[in-house]
Amino acid sequence: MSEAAVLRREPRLVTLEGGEGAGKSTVLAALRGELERDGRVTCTREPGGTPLAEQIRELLLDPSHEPPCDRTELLLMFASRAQLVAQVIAPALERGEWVLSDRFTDASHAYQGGGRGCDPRLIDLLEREFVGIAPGLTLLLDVPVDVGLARARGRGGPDRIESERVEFFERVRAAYLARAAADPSRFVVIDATRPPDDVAARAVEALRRHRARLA
Ligand code: Z5A
Repeated sequence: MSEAAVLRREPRLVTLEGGEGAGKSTVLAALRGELERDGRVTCTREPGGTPLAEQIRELLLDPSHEPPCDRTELLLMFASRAQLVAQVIAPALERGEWVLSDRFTDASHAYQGGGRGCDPRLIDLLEREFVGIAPGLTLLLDVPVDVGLARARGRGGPDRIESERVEFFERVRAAYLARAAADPSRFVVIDATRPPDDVAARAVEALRRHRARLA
């Protein structure tokens, strides 16, 4: 373990974040379409994204398993992420591709840090040691908790984390917004109460601005 490990920002790594029912699926499709017009894009999700990481996802979310304690949940999120970075994200970036991820480390800061109350210094340490990279652009779809939960409820049985109380999701939302406010050069917050096409258009616009800055 090295105290000096730092995060490397990867301009071509774009992440999408938000609370329950924020509407990530529609936006992901629009962002993917935009990136694919110019070349290959690797799309992935967290937790999951490799065969092993998908098994970790199942352990984490299936309510029929023994519920992990908070630190186990945190470590499993990072185990999944370490595998995904090593097997999928880092190789794709090395090939010069864009990478689009449905959630990334900010979700651990929001859910395990904000939601569960895990020590933020521990999450920072895990991020530096086991992830090592940060996105160049993070789109945060922000929606009031009651609106998001009402949308998510329309989808059938909740997974283990979706079964949490409203207060948990309020803390998650507050943690996401605090991270966005602290890092405005990376985050773009999008009002996800607007109609799906409007939300997707704003996300694509933010991606275009990001790409224009890199050109
Ligand atoms: N988690 C964690 O705790 N720590 C971590 O480090 C990571 C994750 C990486 C799985 O994530 C869980 O893991 C998640 C966080 C936790 N926790 N929970 N609960 P996930 O991303 O796979 O699952 P999710 O957050 O439950 O995704 P989701 O609820 O499916 O969100 P979504 O993709 O944003 O929603 P959607 O499927 O696109 O839309 C939901 C519904 O709303 C659907 O019926 C849409 O038609 C509707 N919708 C979407 N947009 C709109 C608008 N604009 N208006 C009206 N209706 C809309």
